[in-house]
Amino acid sequence: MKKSLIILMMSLMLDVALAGKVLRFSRKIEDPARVFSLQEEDSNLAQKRVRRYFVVQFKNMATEELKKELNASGIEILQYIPDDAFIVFGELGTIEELSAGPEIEKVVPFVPSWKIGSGFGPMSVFNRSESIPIVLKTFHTDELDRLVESIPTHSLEYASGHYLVANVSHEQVLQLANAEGVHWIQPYHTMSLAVESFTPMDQPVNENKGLCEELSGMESGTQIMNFESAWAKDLTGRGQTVTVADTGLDLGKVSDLPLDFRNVTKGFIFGFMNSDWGDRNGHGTHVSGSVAANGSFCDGKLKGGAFEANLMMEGMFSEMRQSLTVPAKFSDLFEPAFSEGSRIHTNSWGDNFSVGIYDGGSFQVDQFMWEHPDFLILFAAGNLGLDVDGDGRIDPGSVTSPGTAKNALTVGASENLVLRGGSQRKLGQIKDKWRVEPIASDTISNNPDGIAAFSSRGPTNDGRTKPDVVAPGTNILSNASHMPDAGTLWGRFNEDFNYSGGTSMSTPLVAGGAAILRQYLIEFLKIEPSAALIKAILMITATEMYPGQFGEVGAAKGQEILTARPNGVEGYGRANMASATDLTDFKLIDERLGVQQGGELSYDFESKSGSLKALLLYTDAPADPNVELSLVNDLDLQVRDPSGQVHKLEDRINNGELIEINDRPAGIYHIVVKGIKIPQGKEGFQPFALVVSE
Ligand SMILES: [Ca+2]
Ligand SMILES: [Ca+2]
Ligand SMILES: [Ca+2]
Repeated sequence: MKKSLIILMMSLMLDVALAGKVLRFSRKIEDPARVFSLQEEDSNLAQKRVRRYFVVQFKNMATEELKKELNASGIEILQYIPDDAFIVFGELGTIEELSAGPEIEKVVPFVPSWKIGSGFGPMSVFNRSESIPIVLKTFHTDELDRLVESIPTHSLEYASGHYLVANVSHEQVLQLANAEGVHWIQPYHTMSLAVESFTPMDQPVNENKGLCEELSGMESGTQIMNFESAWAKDLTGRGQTVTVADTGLDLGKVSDLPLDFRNVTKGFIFGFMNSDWGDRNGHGTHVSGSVAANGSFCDGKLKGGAFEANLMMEGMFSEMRQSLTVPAKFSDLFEPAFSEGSRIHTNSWGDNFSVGIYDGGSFQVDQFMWEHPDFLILFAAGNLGLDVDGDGRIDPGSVTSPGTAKNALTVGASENLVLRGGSQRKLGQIKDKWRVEPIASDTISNNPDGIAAFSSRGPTNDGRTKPDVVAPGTNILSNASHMPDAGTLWGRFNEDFNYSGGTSMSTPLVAGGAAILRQYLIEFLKIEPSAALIKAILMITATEMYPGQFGEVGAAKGQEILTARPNGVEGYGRANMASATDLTDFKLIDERLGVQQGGELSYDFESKSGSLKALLLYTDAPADPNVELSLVNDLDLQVRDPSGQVHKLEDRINNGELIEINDRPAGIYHIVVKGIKIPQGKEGFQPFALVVSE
């Protein structure tokens, strides 16, 4: 600890004690000065010229002018921290001068403990030398380069840009957190496929020789989402490119793919030590079929939602490791897809050890979408739905990262209607934590108004609504990989198709829906849409599923969905492609510049019926993974109805606000979007999408 810094700290601690304002880091530091006083001392005045990291908290949210002044004095503003604070990088001397300013609440060093993710358990004498894999991000690339030099080669797994993965001891985690420039560190986990694994015990029907004529037409899941209505308008995904990051696709060579996948344009190899993107697991082929298989195999009876879209596969299954090897730096996945013109990226996997929390993975997804606002990234919500407390209702709080990201379109699973094939067992026979009625005697694909028991429920730990939408994800029949020994998931139908289930299966159906919607907006409505607009339309046009498959029997008796949408079970409801591609009476605002802090934009909408639905949705700036609230920029929606009554939510948690109004007078509704706080805007502005209908 430098002496000058200690003096600064001591004078500041007085302020901390008196101030009512808090820094909302997840890890509370009772006394930052005490943490720092444990370190070496140095009274060298030259230290004032050394640049260091601090957290600067303002009395009120900093204005753009004030932020520009700080920039001009050499202080780099890096990351918003609630409330009204930023991690900054600047010379100690300049920071000292700044701290005396009237706008400043307090200035404290960026404490190492604030960089350490909640996924690390407590350190003890028993585990301090135990080796664990970690992923770490620095603020600047030169800081990563220096860290790489300090880590033994055999411990280092990956290093690129701002990210590294290494195997270190618990003690070394603390040392790394002490290194200048480290933004966050968290445990590095192997990602899991979001497929339910309970069914291989079920007996397949037809001895794996199923015939297409035997099918009801519901098996692909597209019918429940009303894809036929969009297809009838010649909306097939044509001209759109969807990228699937998964276990690979069929034989893994564009020229060798079956007719069903002749729209595949390219594959990328991400499987550790793999030499192709062939699918030895079966999952990636099934998922790809739901996005865009063209139906060649079964006379069009089984095809993807966007069966004329182009498809690219990013194969991430490592044969050597027998697991997914997702790049630690997610932009390695997103950037190649973006460069090839793909604007929809779908992911049926997640971190089963990072549940409900906004972690580094969520941060990376949000950051890429913030920097590429037309690039829609979908994530499966996860399959961790259990009734642990035994009240006959699946418990809340089980959405996996990166599905916890604010900007991702996070997809949960509803039930398909398939009464034969795949898994038909009673749920109580499958899992211990599904043994209380009405779940126990239910089956997984008998009621399309039901939510799949396994589908991960929201909200996130910081109270945000997730998933965003649901789609059929049980007993979905889709393409099989023709690789020798490829897995058969929930059972084989015939050599070309397997049954499967999971939020893994729901997500690609919505990705196909996004491709069709994108085509509709571009070709019919002449809008080049942002990802936020596509997501908002899919959400507001979704079918409300309240109260779910068990009816309105009351919370005490195990009702499935307790409140109208949006909620943590169905999100905004089941994606509906008929209503998503019928927007002629809607008002669609894709506001690319956006609002400023303290500013507002307003719109008028005429409602003949005296009812109105308005959804404000925006791609928010990435949040620090170690804070309590992950909302950064806060916009509010207000509607004044013709009688003068004002409807508002003043939501301080979500980056989406839905206002639904019924039984009010017909006439002009005045809609206002307000910039409440915009700490991390684009030149001070927050872009947004606004979708309004009767
Ligand atoms: Ca429960
Ligand atoms: Ca059911
Ligand atoms: Ca708000």
